Amino acid sequence: MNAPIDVHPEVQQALAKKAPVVALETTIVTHGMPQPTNLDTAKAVESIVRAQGAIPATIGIIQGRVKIGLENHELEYLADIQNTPVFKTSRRDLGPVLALQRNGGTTCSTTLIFAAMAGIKVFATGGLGGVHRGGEHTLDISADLPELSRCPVGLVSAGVKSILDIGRTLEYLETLGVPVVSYGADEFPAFYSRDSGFKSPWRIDDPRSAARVLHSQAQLGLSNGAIFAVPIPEKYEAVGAELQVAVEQALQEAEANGVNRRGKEATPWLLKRVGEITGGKSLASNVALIKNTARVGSQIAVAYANLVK
Ligand code: PSU
Ligand code: MN
Repeated sequence: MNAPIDVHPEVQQALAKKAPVVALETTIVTHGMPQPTNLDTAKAVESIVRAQGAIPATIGIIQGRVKIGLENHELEYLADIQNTPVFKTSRRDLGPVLALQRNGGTTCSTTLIFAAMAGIKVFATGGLGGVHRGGEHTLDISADLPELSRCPVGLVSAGVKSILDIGRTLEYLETLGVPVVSYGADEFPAFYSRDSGFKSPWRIDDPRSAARVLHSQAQLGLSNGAIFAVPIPEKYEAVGAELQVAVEQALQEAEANGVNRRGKEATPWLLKRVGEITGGKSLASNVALIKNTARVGSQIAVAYANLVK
């Protein structure tokens, strides 16, 4: 179709050999973290994937072309958020961003789309979008959720953040037919903390079993993916409670300030505000949990490659 998509040669070679590849998103770089932590973390995560024996495919949009596997200089360009105009790009934005030759950070939704197109089975990130608090009135439900019912990709995250309505997010995923699996835990994690007050419907403790879930779904030809929720490392648990207080404060401010906090700006605004309130503590946790999900995600990708070899 001559679509404006460039698959990095290294990623292409790995996919051709059925070697493990891990997809990574760029909205976390362009709208989720401040400079220079955004770029440092993106690079560190790529190294972690390599250290586990998989190939990283960081996905982003540069001047209207989708890059599956960014070059270093392209990642640096997108991460330079002071100077590079870049759109937070979910499914609804893809046509316009490509047509108008803009730059885009891919959210979980669009990263899932391109991972699925390329045949990448695992995508590791920090936080997934979900049903926002009050979503039953505002209908603010992340486009990430429906995408998980369309893309046969395992999304590895630290759960969903408590800026969201975690109970309704889990209900909605059940409706969409997306399995939610806690990794090494019974509880569904809440990003900054290991517990959300909700149990996951499934628990798995090893990469091979996680890979087998994806493989079973593939054998059935199911269109949906799966969520593997990896709790933040235990040493960040204590600070999690403190961050939770900041999350509640940020949510109240958003409520009081109203209009600007709706739509696509809501999540970046809340993330930034929690960072300000906690003096960067939330950022340290965010970096730690994404390194952890990248490690586990890579192990799942390696296990999957061994299954299909
Ligand atoms: N949660 C985070 N960091 C992020 C995001 C979510 O802790 O960077 C990003 C992800 O790219 C996710 C997107 O796909 O926000 C969801 O945005 P929305 O809630 O507008 O759907
Ligand atoms: Mn939204």
